[in-house]
Amino acid sequence: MHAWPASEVPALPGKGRDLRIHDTATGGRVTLAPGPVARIYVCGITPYDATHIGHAATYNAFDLVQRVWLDTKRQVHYVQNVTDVDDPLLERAERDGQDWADLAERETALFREDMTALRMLPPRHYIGAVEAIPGIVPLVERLRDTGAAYELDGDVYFSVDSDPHFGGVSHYGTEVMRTLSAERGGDPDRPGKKNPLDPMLWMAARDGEPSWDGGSLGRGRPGWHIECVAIALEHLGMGFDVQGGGSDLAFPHHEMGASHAQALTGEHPFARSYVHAGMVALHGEKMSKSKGNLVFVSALRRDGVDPAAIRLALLAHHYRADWEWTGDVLDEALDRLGRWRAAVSRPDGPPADALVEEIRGALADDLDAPAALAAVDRWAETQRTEGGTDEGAPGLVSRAVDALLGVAL
Ligand code: 5CA
Ligand code: ZN
Repeated sequence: MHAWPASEVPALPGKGRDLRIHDTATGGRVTLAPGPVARIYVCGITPYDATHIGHAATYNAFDLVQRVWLDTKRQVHYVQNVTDVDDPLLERAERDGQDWADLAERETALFREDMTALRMLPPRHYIGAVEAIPGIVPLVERLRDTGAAYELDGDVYFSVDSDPHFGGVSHYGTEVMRTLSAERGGDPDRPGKKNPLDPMLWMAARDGEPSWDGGSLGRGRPGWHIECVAIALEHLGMGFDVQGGGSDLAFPHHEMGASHAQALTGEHPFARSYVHAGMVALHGEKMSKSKGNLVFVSALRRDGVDPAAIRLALLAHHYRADWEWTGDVLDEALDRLGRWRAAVSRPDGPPADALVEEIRGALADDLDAPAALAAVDRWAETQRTEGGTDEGAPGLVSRAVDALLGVAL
């Protein structure tokens, strides 16, 4: 599918720093060392109830990763999927009496608009689950033929015990895995499975549900994890730099994806780092489609909220923190946007070279966006109270805030 238009990323003087970031698999900070072309896969939406602030916060984190890499003069090869067929999407379409494909198309279009408005860099490959099916089928066949997958009443399951590294992404114990599997799309209680945690790779066609030709697998549709594996392997290959998503994807989704890919290729790791963003809450509970406690980016935009303020509201929270969306968060962001715009609209100001280095340093340190905002706040305050004579400074600050934080002043 097509992605969305890219906003231009201004080049800055000097060079950015290498990113140190928290890697879930090793449980600590690692310095990412991509080649000249950095490779990143960020799990995309399941297209209904999009784009809520939780989604936007997660995509903001991975947009920052790319902006840091671009600032180090690397190219970025970014891939994202759209889970445009899966149980929750079909259930929502059924509940609302809509065609599932129309729902997916409409919500994906809305997501593209929101991402464009928020100045999120687009993926080079934006791939739907449905269009990935021809690539998924041979992978499932191969897993079955090598004994890493098995059939159960026509469905095909992946055997987690076939991957010696299974558990190496999330490090959860078996009981936690079992609970999370039941909560997040798995079926640990289904009788006949070799291991209760085994996830489905291919679901045989069910009455009244869409299905596709699966070659020797028979008609059906793909499981969730193999979707991202097929897309990532095709467009990035093994050992890409970062797989990203919200913290609720560490298990089972990223754990299972890693195991699928490792069993398929005999290589380890699937991704060199697994990076997870915290969860955004509303009214004390995680913003989620199932609870319906959602604030939509498009609704805020319709109310006339400047997307740059939405972006600043996201940036005011560290990406790994769980945080709560409130009216105050938005008010503070609007206030900050006003102060920054006033500061850069003057013809001159205090020198800003050190500020650029501060923003770079903050982001390189596990994407500390709040520290970057505080640094810009200080420059804007000096501008307000003392001013300055550097004629290049306001322009440099605008370009740095745009290039590194995705905020257009
Ligand atoms: N299609 C799959 C990934 S392959 C999926 O999880 N889709 S999603 O629409 O449910 O979520 C899209 C992304 O938003 C995921 O990375 C998820 O972790 C993240 N996300 C969902 N809810 C929140 C939230 N409340 N706060 C932060 N991130 C969230
Ligand atoms: Zn995914």
